[in-house]
Amino acid sequence: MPANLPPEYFEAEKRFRQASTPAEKIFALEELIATVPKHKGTDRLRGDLRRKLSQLKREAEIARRSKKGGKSYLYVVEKEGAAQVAFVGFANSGKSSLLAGLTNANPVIAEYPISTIIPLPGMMPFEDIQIQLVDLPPVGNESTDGWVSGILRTADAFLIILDLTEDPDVQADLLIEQMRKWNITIINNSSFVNSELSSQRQTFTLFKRALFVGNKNDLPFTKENYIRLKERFANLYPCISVSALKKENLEELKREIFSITGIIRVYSKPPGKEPDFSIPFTIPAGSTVLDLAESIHKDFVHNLRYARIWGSAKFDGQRVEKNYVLKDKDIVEFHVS
Ligand SMILES: Nc1nc2c(ncn2[C@@H]2O[C@H](COP(=O)(O)OP(=O)(O)OP(=O)(O)O)[C@@H](O)[C@H]2O)c(=O)[nH]1
Ligand SMILES: [Mg+2]
Repeated sequence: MPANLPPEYFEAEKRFRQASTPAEKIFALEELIATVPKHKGTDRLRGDLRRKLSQLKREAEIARRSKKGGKSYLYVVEKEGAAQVAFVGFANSGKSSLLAGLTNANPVIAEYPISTIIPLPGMMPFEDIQIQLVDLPPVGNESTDGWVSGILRTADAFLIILDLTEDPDVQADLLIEQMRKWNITIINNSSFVNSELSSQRQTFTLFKRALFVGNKNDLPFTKENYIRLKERFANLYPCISVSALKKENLEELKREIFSITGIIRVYSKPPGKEPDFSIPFTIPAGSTVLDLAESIHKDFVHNLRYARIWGSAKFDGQRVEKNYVLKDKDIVEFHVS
């Protein structure tokens, strides 16, 4: 057991031991992991806890599959693509319609509420990458909230989908409040600073980026409602107005979705050769040359001397040090000893 674990760790551990159902256990273990400070001394502990978490998830998934046709209490959506973005919204806001507009998935779309009862993923192509979108039942539905909140905890970011025909600002308040009850805080513009986030990570709260999507802008009076939404929230969160039905503004929406995933794409290039544009590396924004090297291969890090950058550097092929912060679409040429 590493020294210097915060008191929250022991409280969370107690809750984990007391959890009885698989869903509660997964929920409690995710909270527990969030309390472990990130440094070398806790590497092993974090690894052990993560292994336990994936084991629990596997068991839950097997239990769900074996309950043929029975009421399932937990769903897990395996991540695919560069990032996973989950849909959050009340009934009939148009979540499934947006999934249908942005991906090849075929969700149930209906006028009656709670038409979506299980999670449905779809892949959204964006330029040279794919982002996974996950359509979910509406928030505030007792029989699904348990596992829906579980999926939200592991998603990389949210689309908060608001019906522009009915007080979108009130929906946004209620959804933020519900997230808070689930110990999920939507990151606002002012908390984007990394140092601030990492100190907050030591609490139970999970921090997620989100895009506020006002949907149904093809209908009357929605302009005024969108303006009200923006007045309240635009300085805190990115907002966009779309129509899933008329496919209005969906290209811009894709770009905004990419930007809230918080990932950048970089391409590698062997010295003296052409860059490999076939598959970009996707890494968190703010990553350095060293972070990229580490994500490619651990051993690589020791041999790395410097890199040359095309794109964000002052001039093409500029030599940069290992702590150089990469930007989206940079081309990186590693030089090793
Ligand atoms: N006019 C208009 N209607 C829309 C739009 N998007 C969705 N709708 C309609 O709104 C209703 C609900 O759409 P869904 O996509 O099923 O909504 P949902 O959020 O998935 O609903 P639940 O799964 O019940 O939570 C359907 O009748 C859609 O045709 C839009 O952009 N414009
Ligand atoms: Mg739906």
